[in-house]
Amino acid sequence: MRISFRLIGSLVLAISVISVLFAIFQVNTEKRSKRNELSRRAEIIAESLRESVELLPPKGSEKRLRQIVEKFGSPELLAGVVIYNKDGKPILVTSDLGKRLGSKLPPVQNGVLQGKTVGRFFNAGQTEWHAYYVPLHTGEQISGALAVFNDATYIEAQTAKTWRDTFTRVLVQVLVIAGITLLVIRWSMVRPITRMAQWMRDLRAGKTVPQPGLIGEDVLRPLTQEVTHMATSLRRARASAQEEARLREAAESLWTAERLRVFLQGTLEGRKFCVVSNREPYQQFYRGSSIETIVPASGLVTAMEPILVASDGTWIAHGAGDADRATVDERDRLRVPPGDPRYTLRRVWLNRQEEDGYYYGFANEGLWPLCHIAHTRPVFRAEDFRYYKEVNSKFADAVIEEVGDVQNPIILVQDYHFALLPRLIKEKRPDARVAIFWHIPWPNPEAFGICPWQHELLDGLLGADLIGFHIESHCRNFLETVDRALESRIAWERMNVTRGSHLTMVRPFPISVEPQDAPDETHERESVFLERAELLRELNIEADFVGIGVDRLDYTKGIPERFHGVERFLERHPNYCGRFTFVQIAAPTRTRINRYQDIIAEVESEAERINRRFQTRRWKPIILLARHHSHKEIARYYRAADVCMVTSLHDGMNLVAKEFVASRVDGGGAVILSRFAGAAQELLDALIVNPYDTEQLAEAIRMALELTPEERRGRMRTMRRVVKEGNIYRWAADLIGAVSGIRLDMPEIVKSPADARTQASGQAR
Ligand code: ADQ
Repeated sequence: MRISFRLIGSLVLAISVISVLFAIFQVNTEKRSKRNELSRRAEIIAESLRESVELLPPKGSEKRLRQIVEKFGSPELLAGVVIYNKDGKPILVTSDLGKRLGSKLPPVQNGVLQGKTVGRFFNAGQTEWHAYYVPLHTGEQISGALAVFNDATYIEAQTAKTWRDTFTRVLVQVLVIAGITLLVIRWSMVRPITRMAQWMRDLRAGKTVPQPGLIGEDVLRPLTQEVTHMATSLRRARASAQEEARLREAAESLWTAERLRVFLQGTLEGRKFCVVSNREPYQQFYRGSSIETIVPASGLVTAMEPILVASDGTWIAHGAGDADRATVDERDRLRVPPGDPRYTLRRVWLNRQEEDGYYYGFANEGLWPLCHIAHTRPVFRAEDFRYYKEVNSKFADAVIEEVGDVQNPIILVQDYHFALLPRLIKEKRPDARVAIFWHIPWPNPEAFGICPWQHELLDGLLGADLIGFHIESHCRNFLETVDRALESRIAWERMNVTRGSHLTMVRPFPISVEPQDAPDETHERESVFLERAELLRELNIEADFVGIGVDRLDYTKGIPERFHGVERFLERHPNYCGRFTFVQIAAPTRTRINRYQDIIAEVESEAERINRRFQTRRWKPIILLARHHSHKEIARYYRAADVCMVTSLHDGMNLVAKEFVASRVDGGGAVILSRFAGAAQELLDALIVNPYDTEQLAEAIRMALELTPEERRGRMRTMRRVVKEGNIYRWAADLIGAVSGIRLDMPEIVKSPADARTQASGQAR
C-alpha cells in the first residue's frame, strides 16, 4: 500500500502546488484589472465633475455646487466627493462621506494644487478606499481641488472568492485523482501481481497451471516476460531433473537438453564452434515502423542452439530479412536470441544475382532435383554454378574471419547449399574440424553422375573431416559415387574415404525432433476431443475423422499423389463420404522457380476437382490451407488428427512424421509414411506405403481409420519410444561427439560416432 500512498501523495502535492500557483497568478491579474477599472471610472467621474464645477462662478454658487456634488455622490461604489479650496482645506464634502470613511478626511495629495491629477488606494478602518484628485481652475489659476472617493472593498471580496473557489476545485480534484489512482493500481498492478504470485506459488508447488493472461498489461510486460522465461526454465529444469532421476532409476540413457548441455561442456572444452547454413535462425522484418523477429520453423534451431550457447559460438547465415541490415553491428554481427543473447549471428549479404544463381539456380533447380528422385529434371547452368562457387567462397571468408586466431575450431556446415565450403575452409585452416550435414538424400552414382560439376562437388565435400547423412543408404550411395568419380581409397566397413592424405568419415545421423511428454493422459484425451471440435468449427465443416498433411509446397512431397489416395479411398469406401476430411497445410516455397508455380497450381486444381466430385453442403473431402503456419498452429492439427499422411516421393528424413508422433502425447493417431522418406527406416510401426501406388494409399487410409484402439495405441507407443530415444538432442550429441573426437594427426582412431560420443561424454558425466 505504501506505493499507493506515495503515488497519491505526489499527485496531490503536484496538483495543489500547480493549482495554487495558477490561483496566485489569476488573483493578481484580476486584482490589477479591477483596480485599473476603478481608477478609470474615478477619473471619468472626476473629469466630468470638474467641468461642471469649473463652470460655476467663483462666488455665490455654493448651493448649486452642493447639488452637483450630491448628485454624483450617489452611485453605488462612489462613496463621496470632496472639494478643496486652494489652501487644501475641504470646503465641500458630500453628506455621508465622513461617516463612511470613519476617520478624518485625508488631506489633498501633494502636487494636485500644482496642477497634477493623482489617484491612490488607501486604508481607512477595515476598508480599502480609492481617491482620485484633480485640480480645479478658475481661468488660468488653480482655485482648488476635487477628490472622488470610491469604496474598493469589493475587489478584496472578489479575491477572497477566487481563493475559495480554487481550494474547492483542488479538493475535488484531489479526491477524484486519489480514487482513480487507487482503482488503477488495484486493477492494473495489485490484481495481476497477486495472480502472478499465485501462479508462481503453484509452479513452485509443482502444479501444472496455465499462465495467467497478464501479457496485455503494458507496465508489467517486461516483468511478466522475464517471469515467464524463468517459469519455463524452472519447469524444464524440473522436468529434466525428474527425467534424469527416472532414467537413472531405469538405467536408460535418454538425451535431454540438460544432458546435451553438460555433454557439450565436457566435449567442446572451450573450443570455438561455428554453424554455417543458408537460412538464419533469426530473421528480421519491418512491420510498419517496428522490427519483428521471426524464427523460421525448423528443427535445426532447436538442435544447434544448445551447442552455440554452450560454446558462445557463431552462426553464419545469409541475411535475407528486409530489416536484417538495420540490426547488425559494423561487422555484420548480432547477439541472439533476442532478449537473451547467448551467441553470435553473423550475416552474409548476397545480391539479387548471387541469390538467383546460387540459391534458386544451382542449389534448388540443380542439386535439389538431382538428389531427389522425383522425376523433375535438374537444370544445370554454368552461370548458376559460377555464382554457387562465388557464394561458397564468400561464406568461407566469413568463416575464416569469425574463427580468427582461435586454434582447433569446430565448423558445422549445413546442407547442399555449401558442397564446396569444407574444402575452402580446410585449405585456409587445416587445424579446423569441419563437418557437413547433408539434409537431403544422396542418389545412386548414375543419377548423380549427370551433374556436369560432380567432380568439383565431391572434391569440395571431401575437404570435410566428417560428412553426415540421415540414413545409411545415403552414405553408401555417396561412397559409391566417390568410388566411381574420383581417385580415392574407400574403407567400406568403416565408411571412410581417403583422398590424397586426407581422411573423411561418412556416417548416418538420423535427425529428429524434441520429445514431448504429458503428465496426465486422461486430461489430454479430453482436451484433444475439444480441440478437434473447435478446429472443425473453425474450418466450417462436420466430419467424424480427420487426416492431416503438413509440407512445404514442394514437388518431392507427393501432395497430388496423396490427394489421389484420398479420392480413391472415397471411391472404394463411400461410407466415409461426409465423414472423413483431409486437411493439407502447405506453405508455398521457392515460388520464383517455375516448377514450384506448377506444383502450386496442380495441388490447388486437384483439391478443387476432388472436392467438386464429392463435397456436400457441410462437408468437403480436402481442405487446402496454402500458407505458412506457426508451430503452435500446426501442433493443434497434429493433436486433432486421426491420421497423418507423409507421402514424399523422396525425402532425406521428413520431420513432419516425427513431429506428429512426438505431439501425440495422448497415444492416439496413426501415421501413413512413404517408404522413400528416411523416417521410414525408423518408424517401422507407421503404415508404410509406396506413394505412387494409389490403391495402396487408399487402403492405408482405411486401415489407419479402422485400426483397433489397442493396435493404434500399441503402434504409437513404439513410434513414440523411437522418437523419444532418437531425439534431436541425441542427433546433436552424436554429430558433435563425432566431429570433436576427430584426431587430425591420426584420424582413423575414431571408429564410429557412438564411440566418439562415449569417449567425450565420459568426461562430461
Ligand atoms: P524439408 O524438406 O523442409 O527439410 P521436413 O523434414 O518435413 O522437410 O521439415 C519441414 C519442417 O517445416 C517441419 O518442421 C514442418 O513442421 C515445417 N513445415 C512444413 N510445412 C509447413 C507450413 N505450411 N507452415 C509452417 N511450417 C511448416 C529438409 C529435408 C528433409 C529433412 C529436413 C531436416 O528435405 O528430408 O528431414 O531437412 O533435415
